[in-house]
Amino acid sequence: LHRIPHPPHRLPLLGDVRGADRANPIQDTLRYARDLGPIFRRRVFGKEFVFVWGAALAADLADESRFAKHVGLGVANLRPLAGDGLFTAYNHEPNWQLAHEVLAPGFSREAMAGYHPMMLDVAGRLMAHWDRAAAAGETVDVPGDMTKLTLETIARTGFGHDFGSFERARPHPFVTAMVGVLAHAQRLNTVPAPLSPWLLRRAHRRNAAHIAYLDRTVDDVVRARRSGRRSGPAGGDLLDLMLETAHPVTGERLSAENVRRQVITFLVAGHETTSGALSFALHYLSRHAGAAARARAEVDRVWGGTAVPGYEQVAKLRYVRRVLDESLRLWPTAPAFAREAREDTLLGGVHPMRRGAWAMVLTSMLHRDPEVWGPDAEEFDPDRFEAKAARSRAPHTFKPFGTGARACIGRQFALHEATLVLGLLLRRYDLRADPGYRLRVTERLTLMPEGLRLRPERRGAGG
Ligand code: MNH
Repeated sequence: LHRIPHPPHRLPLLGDVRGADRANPIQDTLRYARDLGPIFRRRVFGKEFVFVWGAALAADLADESRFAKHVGLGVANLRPLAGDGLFTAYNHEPNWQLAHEVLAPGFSREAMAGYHPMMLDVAGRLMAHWDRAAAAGETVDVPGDMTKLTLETIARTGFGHDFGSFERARPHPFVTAMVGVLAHAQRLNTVPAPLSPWLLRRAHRRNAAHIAYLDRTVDDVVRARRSGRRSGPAGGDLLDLMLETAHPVTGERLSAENVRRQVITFLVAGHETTSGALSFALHYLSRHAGAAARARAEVDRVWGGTAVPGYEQVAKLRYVRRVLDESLRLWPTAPAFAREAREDTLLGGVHPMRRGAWAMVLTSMLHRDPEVWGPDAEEFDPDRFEAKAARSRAPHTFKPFGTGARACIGRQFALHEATLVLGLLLRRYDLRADPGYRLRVTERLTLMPEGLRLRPERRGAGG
């Protein structure tokens, strides 16, 4: 450890917390990254954390034969909510493999094509809302509306449930409770663990109430399906898979308690990060007229006169997809993930790691490494993801969805949904930015642009 640099001015007991921005731990850590180099450590209340962002070291950590996902920090703090659900399960927990295999068909091409009409329907509700704002010359709350959209999309496609988000003026209580739990999980890292029951007593109580509310909501959804009162799409949805599928070889099924954990996992993991990704992309599109024009020209060309784009027509929006990738490069909405050594090993051939030792990969910094992305790494430029440029880059340098066996299961789902929605919005509106707005990013384990408002204007033709 001694050869890994750390910030100067270490305080006794407290560690490297002087001047720390506790509300924004990722951005706080990023402030040190450039000075300290591709691997560094911070000590927080006596515990030492290792951060990695250099391309070569990050690529080494992606070696699945020597490293695996580590359930630590923020992810571990979500265990009271999500238990051994897919995202928070320890590698050794049998329910991970079982649920992974049971749910994989829910993310096949056929399944995605089945979700497409429902995604369109939810996007239609968003546009009805934006049409009213456009007619009145008003601005819209971009992250708020993207959260409504992505929550309705995962709830309807996955679970046949309708939260009625667009019929509400304020966020659904599910969202309030979820954001509360995410923020709490993040905050737990900023106080010494043994003191947290006292320091955060009221916060713990509020968190327990949030979790109880989320559990109740999910139990209602599951009960409605079991009693046949609500049904999913014809081809079946995630909930059908969870309730009805037996493992192809062992015949084993998910327990009722595990189904509850999985439903919560998907409702949370399935919308918060996609909402952020869409919001950042809309921010950049509103600020980069050239990129917006190219994206819109592509939509007009590829979708042409078709009023309603079909499933196959979404992946054809190659430039829109690059806009999305570039937004996820600059602001990967899941900004870090942790990797642990399977056996004693040398990280990058230099840093000894014992079995079980772990490090955080700072995706948000890896994605801005000038050695990978060039001297203009801080600039928004979707052409970086043009096929030829992308092929010439080192492997494992773009990791918004994590890596290996525990990488994001919802990647295609998120990309389809976000590309579809960006296409629909570009086709229908010009997006006017407030020239005074400066991008600020809030953190609640995930990243989200704060206070982003845009004024949609209906375009003359089409849409
Ligand atoms: Mn998603 C895992 C990012 C959308 C469901 N997701 C991960 C990981 C990252 C990630 C990073 C790995 C975390 C880790 O290594 O600890 N996910 C994203 C991003 C988006 C996203 C940036 C959108 C953009 N995720 C989605 C959607 C769903 C989903 C949509 C569901 C429909 N993600 C998951 C689940 C896991 C996961 C479930 C855990 C997978 C596993 O461990 O087996």
